[in-house]
Amino acid sequence: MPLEIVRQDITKMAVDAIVNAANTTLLGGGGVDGAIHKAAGKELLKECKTLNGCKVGEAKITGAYNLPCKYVIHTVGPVYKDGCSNEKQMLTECYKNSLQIAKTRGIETIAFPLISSGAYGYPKDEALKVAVDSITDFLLENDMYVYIVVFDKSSFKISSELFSDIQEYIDDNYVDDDILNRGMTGELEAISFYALSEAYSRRLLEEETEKNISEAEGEVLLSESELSKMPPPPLAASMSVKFDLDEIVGNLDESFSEMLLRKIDENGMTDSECYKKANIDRKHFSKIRSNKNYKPKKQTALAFAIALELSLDETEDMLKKAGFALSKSSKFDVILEFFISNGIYDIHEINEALFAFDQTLLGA
Ligand code: AR6
Repeated sequence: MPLEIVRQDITKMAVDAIVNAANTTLLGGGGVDGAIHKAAGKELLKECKTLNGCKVGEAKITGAYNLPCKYVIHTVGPVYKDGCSNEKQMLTECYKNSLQIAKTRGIETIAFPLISSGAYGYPKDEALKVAVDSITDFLLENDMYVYIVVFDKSSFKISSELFSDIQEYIDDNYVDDDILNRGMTGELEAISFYALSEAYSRRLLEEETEKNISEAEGEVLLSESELSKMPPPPLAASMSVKFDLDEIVGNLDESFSEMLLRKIDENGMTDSECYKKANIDRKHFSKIRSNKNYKPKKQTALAFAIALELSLDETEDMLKKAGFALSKSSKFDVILEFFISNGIYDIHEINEALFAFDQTLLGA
């Protein structure tokens, strides 16, 4: 997944580079800056002293010393005043410049804290939006794995309006497993009965077929010799089964990847427009493209349904091709249903909401 939100202490991230929300002196401080310097050891401060500080919105790179990553990119976010003092542009610059340095150093994986959202007072939901937008812009043109690291649950907030809309939708639509188990007994019995009766009809059909085979062979054999009294050879029966299976397998419905490629064409999208919008990386997409029978994870299949802006019915259809369905007893599914039925197809917005509700994110 090219962009992922994770809950973690950034100093523990074993990526190529972590980003530090520093101040203009680059000589350390509190918050994430303090944690990074503490974990990296004194050598980091020594190197920082040689850098002559850093301006707001700019970024500088150092080694990582005792940290598990390879580099630290230090950037200085704006202090939030009133939202009308160029804060957004400066914060965007922090992400852009840090990613640019990462790119020139050949960095493939990078982790950002929510810059400016602590001591510098940027409202957390807006800081997250700036982070997601700037990183997404960069990922449209570049390949990199980017993590937004959120330290603790309380430091993460999606807009309270969206949160309560989703909560309401969950309350109205989510069916707890217990309720499902209690209420479904009758239905389950009906399903098992149906399954049994289906199996029974299939058995009858098989017996009928076997009979027809022996009768058909019998006709030939009867006219030839007394061998007619012998039972049909088992090989013949298994060959006929194989023949049926071949026919069935040969007539399988359109597969997941075939449907995906068809929908991309029908939507007039390019492959890269689609996989980027789905938050899926290029390598993963080419695996899907080259394997007609590729079996994706549910979150991958749904990510493509979102990228293609499929309706709820079409989404169900696409999921079915991968062997999945949307269920009222899965919060993840109900949240997805909320977004699709409201025509909201921004994968990062959906992922932020999934994150807020402690669910798996969409993508690879
Ligand atoms: N891992 C990930 N995120 C963290 C961690 C951590 N270990 N610790 C804090 N955060 P802040 P700023 C989150 O205050 O607002 C320093 O003194 C935290 O919850 O570290 O850009 C500098 O020297 C918050 O969401 O940075 C500057 O003077 C986010 O990191 C000033 O603070 C940023 O909070 C910079 O302020």
